[in-house]
Amino acid sequence: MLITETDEKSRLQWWKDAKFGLFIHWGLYALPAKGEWAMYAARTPVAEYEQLAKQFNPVKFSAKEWVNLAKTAGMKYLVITAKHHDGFAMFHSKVEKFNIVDATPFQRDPIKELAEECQKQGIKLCFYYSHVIDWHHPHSIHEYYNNTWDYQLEDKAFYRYWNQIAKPQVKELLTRYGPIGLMWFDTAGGLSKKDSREMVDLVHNLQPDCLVNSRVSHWPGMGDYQSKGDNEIPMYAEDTKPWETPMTLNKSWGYHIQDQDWKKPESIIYKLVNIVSKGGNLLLNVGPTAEGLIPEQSTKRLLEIGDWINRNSEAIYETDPSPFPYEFDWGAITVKSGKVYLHLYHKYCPQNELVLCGLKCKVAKAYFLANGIPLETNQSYQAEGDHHELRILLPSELPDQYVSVMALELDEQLEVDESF
Ligand code: H79
Repeated sequence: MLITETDEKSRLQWWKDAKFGLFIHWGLYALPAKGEWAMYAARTPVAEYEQLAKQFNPVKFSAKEWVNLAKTAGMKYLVITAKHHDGFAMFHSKVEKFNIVDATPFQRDPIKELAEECQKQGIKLCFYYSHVIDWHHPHSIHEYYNNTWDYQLEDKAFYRYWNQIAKPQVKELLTRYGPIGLMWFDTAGGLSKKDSREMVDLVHNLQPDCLVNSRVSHWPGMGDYQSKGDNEIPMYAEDTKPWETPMTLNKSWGYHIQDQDWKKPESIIYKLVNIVSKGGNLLLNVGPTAEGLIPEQSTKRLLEIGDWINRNSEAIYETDPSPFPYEFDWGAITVKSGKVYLHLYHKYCPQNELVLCGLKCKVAKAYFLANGIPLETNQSYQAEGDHHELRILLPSELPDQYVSVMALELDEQLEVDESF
């Protein structure tokens, strides 16, 4: 399939505008409740791990509630683990009986239910699919369980898996559940360039608009956008490929009963703002329980973030990154058609006055985005040193709890002195 540069841009546009998505790590591993690597960590034999399916009955699962939570949190897309490294399909697969409909008492297809709800509520449905690691199939079990990563993907066993499971399941996912926003592949170590390319082409041939993340391959340059490392936020805005940070709310992806190391809501809001100001997306994870519930600690945080986004949405969605090529200690900047948004981190911002250097264009109006309260500003220019300075008087009361956004309406085309 030939994709032109214009197609490329518009294919990505919804996703670049979206900024914020929900990652869901859900599978049989919710039962041992020690994260999604539980099978590997305990070196559980396949036959024994299969037994978990008989106990998996997440009757409290509600696609409506999950999608509604994503929506309320201000998320625009949802990426769910259709299959993680344990090889268990969370959808009704015809090519592998080790799936939620055929192997559990639950017998429902949560992916189908989510697809319907996402359609209804206007959220883009996307899939995580572990295309290389699959502990349920022999090509990788031997090597992983022996603690060596240099497994032989040229093996016949790998191609049996690749041709009979991986590709057919990706095809199932892209032909049975309506339009899919993106395919999120992971851990492609050892996969050849040719096989990576084959997977990308398979996705694009089935659904030309479906995006593919860069982890489809360890070869650079593959996929439509770049997945950063887990929880990684780059130091500077990048003008290469569009990018996304996958992030956990505690230290685990899959449900982990002992992990209570939760990030503070304000820290997640800072991270979101920081990422968006550098042109990236945040894919924030929850790990539902074996009953089908999103942990309360996660829900609480998502609702709090959603509340903040709701008050400041104009400064997040469809914005462009900061025009300044460096970070500020008081917060971060986003911009959009004639407006500059200053996201003030209360914890780090100055007491009385904010000084922004290097903004060359005239500010017509400044106000708090959340309540419209006007702000007093003073712009000056010193020819000596070509020095532009904007001073904003900060009132003692800020409209939000952790991050307050100030909107600057510009009189002129946005122009900054990058060298400052
Ligand atoms: O799906 C999540 C992880 O399961 C997956 N990527 C995110 C999005 C991932 N696959 N591999 N890795 C992450 C890196 C593997 C790290 C490991 Fe380990 C170090 C595997 C074995 C040692 C983590 C720590 C798991 C067991 C101990």
